[in-house]
Parts: sequence; structure tokens; C-alpha cells
Amino acid sequence: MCPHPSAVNWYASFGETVRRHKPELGQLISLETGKILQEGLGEVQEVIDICEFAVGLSRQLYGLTIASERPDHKLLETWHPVGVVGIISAFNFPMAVFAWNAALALVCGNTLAWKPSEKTPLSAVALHGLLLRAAKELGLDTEGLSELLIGERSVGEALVNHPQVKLVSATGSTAMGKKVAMACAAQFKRSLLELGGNNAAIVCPSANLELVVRGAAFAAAGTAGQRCTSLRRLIVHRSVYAALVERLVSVFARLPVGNPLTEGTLVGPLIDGRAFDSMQTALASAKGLGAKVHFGQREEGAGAGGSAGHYVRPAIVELAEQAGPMLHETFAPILYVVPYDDFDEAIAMNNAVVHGLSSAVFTQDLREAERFTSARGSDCGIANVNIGTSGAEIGGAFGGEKETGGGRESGSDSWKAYMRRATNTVNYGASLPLAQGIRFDI
Ligand code: UN1
Repeated sequence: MCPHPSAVNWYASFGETVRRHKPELGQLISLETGKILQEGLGEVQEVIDICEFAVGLSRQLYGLTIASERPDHKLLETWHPVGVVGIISAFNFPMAVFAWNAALALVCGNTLAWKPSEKTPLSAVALHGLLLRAAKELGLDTEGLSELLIGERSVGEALVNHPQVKLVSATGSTAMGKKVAMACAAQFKRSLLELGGNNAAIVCPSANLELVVRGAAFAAAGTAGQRCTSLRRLIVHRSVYAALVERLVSVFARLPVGNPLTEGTLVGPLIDGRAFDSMQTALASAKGLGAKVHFGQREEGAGAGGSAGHYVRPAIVELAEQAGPMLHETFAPILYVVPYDDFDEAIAMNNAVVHGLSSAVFTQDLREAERFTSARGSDCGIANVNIGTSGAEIGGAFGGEKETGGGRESGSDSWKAYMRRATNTVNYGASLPLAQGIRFDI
């Protein structure tokens, strides 16, 4: 297999097609997931952005040449497609996560099989339809280029176990990722995992609290707390704790919760009743630990025309120390807040959870910012300064450590995960010297 000669034109024209349909696609995401229209449109923009990125990337799939220790020899790396790339995506980014994977996988010469979340089949049908339409408009034979597999968990299992699928890129819960990783390992198959996050931000004494409030509100309450990058833990220096919590509480009290398609709404409904229940369970458990809980209750009357959506007011939960539900990822808008006294202690708290996706520090102190982003700082795949934990640009590699799964998608050199590398030694001399000076004279 090699990259289809028209592949670059294909995703260039796919990106253009998606751009033309951005308003409808944004609305569809909003309708199906409950995220607000602005965020639905933002997600479609991510699809367009990664297509453009892939077009440029298609000219930059480079390998190294390496000096050989032997005369008249050269060493080089060549990169080849892996074959069929299986993509398992989650409900919360029903289009963008496919596109990050698809654009890179295709640019690297692979073909695709996509199993979207069973909660968001319509977004998948629409986006995949446009992908194939773009190919057909270019006169490409679409047979076997990309398959959409709508179905339950068993469909995902079949995908993971199919011998022709050489790489499985899975986005979703840690529990799902563990199963995928183990099934792939048993077949010596590659997996690329982008799983949960229990993301924290540290607020230092010198922090610009205006930035903190804006950054925390978007990261914790945006997408109704249902991003893997959502901010869940705020670790606040005791000197600014009271002032910050007061401001956050007053902002959360006013957040417009309601129909995600209505202009001005900032928080739409949760994806389903299970999400609502797990949020309430986490809040009850925090209360059991003596937490002070602000909001988090059902927002009565928020659904347009009495719709049965699960609308909640995002919660702020004050805890004396990091414990209980704060140590676990709950996929809902709960922002736990704890005080700290010492920066080392704050970094230790940031790192004290099983996930390692995103993190942030708010500070004007260069030493704290540098320390946080150094090897002795945050242990996450994303470590930000003076910006929230969510809303990454596509240009950087995206993913995290520990139970987040270790995979990297999207920008930078993430493409390497979608290819296999061969090291080539080429002898252009007339003798056969062996490496390490070994003599083997026959
Ligand atoms: C996810 O929640 O699975 O950084 C992905 C962000 C988005 C992607 C989130 N660009 O928040």
C-alpha cells in the first residue's frame, strides 16, 4: 500500500466541503451532543484545521539519514503506511476526534474503519458522508478507503480483533481503553489511546484572577464539563482562595444554562441520565466528606419546551484537602477547589491522580511557570501557563500520560504513530564490512 496519489486533493477538498457546511454541521453536533452552538462550530473548525494541516504535512513526512560507521554505507529511515487504521471515537467530540485521526492516517497512506460512539451516530453519518462525497467528486474509487461502522460495543470489539486492522486509535473512557490496549497487546497490534483526564490548574499568589475566572469557567463549565480536558480541580494558594472562590461562585450562579442552540446559552444539557446520576453521586460523596457544595442541582425548566434533557447548574465544591471524588474523573461540570500553602505541595497534588492529560498554572512568577513545565513539574501531556486546561489547538501533539493512555494525536509529529518505520542500511561499496568490526571470513 502507498499513499493514494490523489489523497492530498481528497482531504483538501474534504476540508473545503466541511467548511461549506460548517453551519449545519455545527448545529448537528449541538443537537446530538448538547454542546452549545459556538462549541459545535468550534469543533467543525477543528475538522477544517486538521485537513489543512494534513495537506501541508503530506510534504513533510520525512525520515533521517544517519552517518554509517562503515565505509561506503549509508543509514536511513523510511516511513510506510501501517494498513487499515481503526478509529473508535467518543460522544463528546463526534467529528473532530475522527478528523484528527483520519487526516493523519490518510496522509500517511492508510485506509480507515471508524466506529463512532453509539450516542452520536448522526454526526458520524454526516461527516463520513462528506468524506466520501469529497472523494467521489474527485473521481476517486472510494471502495475500501473508509468504512463507517455504526453499532454497539460488539462492533468495536470486532474492529479491534480484525486481523487487517493494524492500529487502533481509541478515544474514550479509561475502562474502554484498557480493554482495547489489552486486546491489541495480545495480537501485537498497535494501539493509540486518548482516554480520561482529571485535570487541575494551580492558582498562585501572583495570578491574574480575571484570567483564572475566565479560564476556569470555560474549562470547567464549557461543554457541560464533558471534555476529556475539562478542568476538574482548582488548587488555589490560600492567600487568594477566598477572593477567587467568591468570584467563581458569583459567575457560576449566573451561567446561562439551557437550549444549546439558543444564542447566549453557555451550558447545554448533559449527554444522558447516567451522566446526571454520576454527577449527583460524586456531589453526595463530597458532601459526605464535609465539602461545601455550591450548585450542581438540576436546572428546572432549562429545556426548551419542557424537553427531557438533563440540565444542571455547574457545581463548585470546596474541599479542605484533595480526597474522595476529587481523585476520580466524573464526566460532568464539577469544579473541586482546594487550598495549598507551598508550590511543591501544589505540584504534588496536580500529579496525585491516575490520569495525566491536561494541567495549568496561573502565575506571573517566571520561576513557578518554568518549574511547572519542567521535568519536575506537571506530569501531564499538556501543561499550560495562564490558560485553562481545555481547548487545545490542533498544531500541538494532543494526549496524556498514565491512565490517559500515552497516545498522541493531531499536530506536531503525531503522524509517526500512523506509520511504520524501517531502518535501511545501504552498501554502495564493493566489499562487505561488518558492523562492530566483526570478522567472518569465509
Ligand atoms: C476530548 O475531550 O476528547 O483540547 C478532546 C480540547 C479539544 C479536544 C478535546 N481541542 O479541549
